[in-house]
Amino acid sequence: MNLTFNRTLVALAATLAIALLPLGSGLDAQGKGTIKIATQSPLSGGQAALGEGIKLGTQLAVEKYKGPLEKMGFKVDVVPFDDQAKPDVGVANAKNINADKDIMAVIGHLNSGVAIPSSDVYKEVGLVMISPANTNPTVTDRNYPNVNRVCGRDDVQGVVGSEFASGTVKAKTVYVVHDKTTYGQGVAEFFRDDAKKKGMEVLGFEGTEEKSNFDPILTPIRAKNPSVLYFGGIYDQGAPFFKKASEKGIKAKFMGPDGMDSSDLTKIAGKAVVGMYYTSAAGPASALPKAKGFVEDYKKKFSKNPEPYAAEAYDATAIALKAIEAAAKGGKAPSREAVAAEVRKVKYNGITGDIEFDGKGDRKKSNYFVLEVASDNPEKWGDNKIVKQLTIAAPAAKK
Ligand code: ABU
Repeated sequence: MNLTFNRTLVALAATLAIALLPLGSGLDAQGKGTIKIATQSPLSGGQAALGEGIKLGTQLAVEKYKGPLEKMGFKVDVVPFDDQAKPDVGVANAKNINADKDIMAVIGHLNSGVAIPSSDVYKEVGLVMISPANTNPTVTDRNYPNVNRVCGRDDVQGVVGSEFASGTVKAKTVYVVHDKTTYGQGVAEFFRDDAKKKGMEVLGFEGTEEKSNFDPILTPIRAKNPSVLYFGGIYDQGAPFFKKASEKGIKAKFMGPDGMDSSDLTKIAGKAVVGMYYTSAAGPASALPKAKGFVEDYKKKFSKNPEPYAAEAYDATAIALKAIEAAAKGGKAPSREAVAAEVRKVKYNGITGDIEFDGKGDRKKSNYFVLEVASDNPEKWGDNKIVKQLTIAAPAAKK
């Protein structure tokens, strides 16, 4: 046989070997195959600032912690999905995620109303989801073996808010508006119910999907003159709401939950929100002593400050990678069910603190904060003042 014929044979054999690899196995000719971590969060639209932070926090963690899996022979990739903060888009993406058998974990979502139906889809194939940001109780109260979160819950966050309104603001009356979503309405109800228990008078409770013309809501609120005006929702709606409330001369102390926790709140509302209070079921990087390196790396790589939940996404991803490593022990290809089971066993000391999951997938102990907006400069969002910091155990499962 001459040299040209030999080369042709070798090339043909290599092509055949690749073609014969099982479809969807993720195997390639270089090693054991590819392990993918998917993110789902809004990457477009009004909530993209937080959604982008979740994606970038995940990317940074994969770069930092993929080494052990690479040593085992796996390539590790991140595949970001844009759920647009819409449940139907999240579900459609979830079906595509399920179909890509290389995806071994999902880090997401931002919105509980998207996470809940999307995780129904992941559950069909045992694919683990670790949420950095979803605080609605239903996310974990369904007791799915594949669903976990590294942040706190709204049944605690709402109470932290009302305690602050009562104990520190000394509010006698509150008016509560929400965005009609699973998250916004849910946290508003927890705030309202506890406010009543604490003896504050609830002057109004209403939902709106309006994003700019708040006059019909704000005119009666001004007449009622509440001590606290609470908005349960996300900053893309909360910021114009509070801006208009301030312009209308409403004197109430503004308050909201962690959906307000984005530098875009001040980008949109400016001075109107300086001095307002918001609760968080995660934590500002400035309050996390172990997050210093993360903040530096993030700024260096992405030329901006990490948004809230980027640190939680970073820890969630580190846990996912540890679980995948454990499921791949001995160099075998991990199964999705094995990864989900391993996530529940991980004990991890992350940049947001110690993380361990209970039987429902809640973080056993979570951080809760009350913060005060310090400046109208979005660049200084990280300087917001922590006025209260608590560590609270996840509520026990309801029998
Ligand atoms: N917890 C803030 C993000 C909104 C949500 O949970 O739906």
